[in-house]
Amino acid sequence: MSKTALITGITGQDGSYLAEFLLNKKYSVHGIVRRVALEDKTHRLWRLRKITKKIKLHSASLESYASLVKIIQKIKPDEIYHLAAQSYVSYSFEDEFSTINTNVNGTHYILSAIKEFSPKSKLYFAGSSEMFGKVQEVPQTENTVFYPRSSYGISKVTGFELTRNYREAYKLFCCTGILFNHESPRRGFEFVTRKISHSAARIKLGYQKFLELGNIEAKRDWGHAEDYVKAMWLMLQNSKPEDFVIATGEQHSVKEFAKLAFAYLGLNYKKYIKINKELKRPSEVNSLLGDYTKAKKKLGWKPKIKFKQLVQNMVEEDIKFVKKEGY
Ligand code: NDP
Ligand code: GDR
Repeated sequence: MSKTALITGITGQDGSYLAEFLLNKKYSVHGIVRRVALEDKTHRLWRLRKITKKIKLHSASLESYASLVKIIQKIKPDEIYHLAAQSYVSYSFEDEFSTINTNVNGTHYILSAIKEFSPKSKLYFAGSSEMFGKVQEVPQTENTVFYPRSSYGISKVTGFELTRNYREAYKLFCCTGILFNHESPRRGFEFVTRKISHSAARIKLGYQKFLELGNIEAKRDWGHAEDYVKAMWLMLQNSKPEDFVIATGEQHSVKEFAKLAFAYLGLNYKKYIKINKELKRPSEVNSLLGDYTKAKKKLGWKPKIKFKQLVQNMVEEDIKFVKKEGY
């Protein structure tokens, strides 16, 4: 019999790739969305366009325990992927309270609902390299001490601890993937890689003159989302629940990303980028670099798509996007 999966955050970048991945594996795929998404499918479900008919969407709110219980109790999924979150670090400085409320309570509600109503469901919780923040060692592994630098990072550390505690106290199969930045042509426009690939395409096609960025010296370990959703699935196929770092082990600066993206279109990034101090964060995460040795050894996972291919893929798709959509 085919397995059933429930994805929170299915409308996001990772949710959409994961849903496709699981459909290919013959899962019956359910997703939790906000009610407004079902009213405005064209815009809010754009990443799911190709698969809307193959998945089952349920409206619920991460802020409401009762709404989540209802779905989990009814479906009793074999696997739950909890991806929904206020995921934009910059915004978490503007609204710390809603970031903490959504991310911490949402995770807590899901864990509690599993414990009470579907204890056989396996849970994947979307942790983040932002938990390492001001890094205490290089590269970062599953044993590196956390030092979050934003309420977003704090919310993910709390989610991680809640997940660990439910695993230990109630013997649930729940684990955290500590994923480093992963991008794709489906990345939200506010994140720096998409902002760069989209702006470079707009500049090339004459829709925009300059691109404003904040800290272009920041370094990240960037992978491709398609590679990373496979790691989420592998964690739930593991013989026991364990936490894993998922990364490429390679680091590049925002400046390098911009240089490559513009160069791909025959442009010199220096001519187009302006630094806007207001885009800098009150407390920045300057440098992240992950060590995925444990995932390679125990899950047989390794990234396939290299940095250069990632940048090229995003720029090519944004050229098509701007030509088609006109913005
Ligand atoms: P996105 O921002 O693309 O997607 C976030 C998803 O969460 C969307 O489906 C969004 O729904 C949903 N969501 C946000 N707030 C709420 C809410 N209050 N109630 C219900 N749903 C909500 O994120 P990604 O796909 O990039 O990331 C997935 C997860 O992985 C997130 O938890 C993120 O923090 C984490 N992560 C991401 C990394 C990355 O590099 N991409 C790295 C490490 C961790 P809607 O469409 O309605 O807004
Ligand atoms: P991040 O991603 O904060 O790492 O979180 P983001 O792309 O927002 O920033 C990466 C780095 O780029 C610098 N930067 C800018 N960032 C944005 N967004 N806009 C700019 O104009 C700009 N200029 C420079 C930032 O300061 C930062 O150093 C992402 C999210 O997906 C999280 O949900 C996830 O947990 C982490 O990755 C791992």
